[in-house]
Amino acid sequence: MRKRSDKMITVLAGGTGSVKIVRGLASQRSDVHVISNVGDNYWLYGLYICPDIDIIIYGLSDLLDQDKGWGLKKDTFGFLRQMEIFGEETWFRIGDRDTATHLTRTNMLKNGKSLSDITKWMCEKFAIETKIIPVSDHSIETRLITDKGEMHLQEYWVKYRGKDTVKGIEYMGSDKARPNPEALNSIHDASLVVIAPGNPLTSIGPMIQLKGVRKELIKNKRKVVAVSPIVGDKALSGPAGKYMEAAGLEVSAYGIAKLYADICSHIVIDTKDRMQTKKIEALGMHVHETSIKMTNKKSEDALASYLLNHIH
Ligand code: FO1
Repeated sequence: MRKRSDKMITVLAGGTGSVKIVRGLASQRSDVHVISNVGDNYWLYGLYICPDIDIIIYGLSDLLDQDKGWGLKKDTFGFLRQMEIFGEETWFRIGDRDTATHLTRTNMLKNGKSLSDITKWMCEKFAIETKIIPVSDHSIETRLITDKGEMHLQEYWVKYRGKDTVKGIEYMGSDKARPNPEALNSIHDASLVVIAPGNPLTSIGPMIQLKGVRKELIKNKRKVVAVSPIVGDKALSGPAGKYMEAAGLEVSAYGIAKLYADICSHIVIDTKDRMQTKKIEALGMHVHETSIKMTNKKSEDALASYLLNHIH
């Protein structure tokens, strides 16, 4: 029989809020599987853009623009400038080299390849050992219902700069989308399943909304750990707090625990939130307190080691 430590580590991840823990785990283990959100994927100029998959690929190959949290470092924007001259909207800033990723992916899709196969091929091209598995090869689109109407997540957050009031969130297509069998196997076979500290509603939400994924997580709940993306009443990055409020959730580690209580049995919260531990334990979860802010490689590795050594 294989020892628990011989089995792989699986991470459910979005993009900007998740890449740091994925990088920390991958720097210590060669057998990390990342199940990636696809709800952020966006069609632009006929190109299929998969921000969460690309952020993880670029992050693991040390090519990610760390300041922005997306795109390739030192990329240029000549293509976008030309689109502007042609009178196109250019609010979504895809760089020149980044565009090669989107163009190649789109051509491969048009030639009948699945998003999973394309992602596998991309990982090989970027020499990444970590396996990245799109949660589904079918379309799931995260749409925000705002006081200005309903729109794609990228339009809400990037085009309109997240200004409008959010009334609700929808995962269009999630009722028909089939989970990727490889994603389900990666949950089943792992020794530890980590829910990354990504946005719970837009990065993790579209994945755990899929019936098959939720069912597999519930079955394997004893080995599933979530890392809180909230410290105090603020998100570590991005609009998670705003979306949680819109969904009627308390913006706190407790709010995160409540949201994930049926799919995981462990949660890692920041030591600053230790006064919430008892309340979270009452939900039936094991609470682990440590520093969850990842500001450099040392803190990414430290949190990854904590997960690998403390969650049993
Ligand atoms: N985020 C922005 O805030 N502005 C952009 O212009 C932008 C462009 C972009 C291009 C490619 C890509 O893969 C991601 C990009 N993002 C941009 C990030 C993206 O909107 C989100 O942060 C992710 O979807 C969340 O994980």
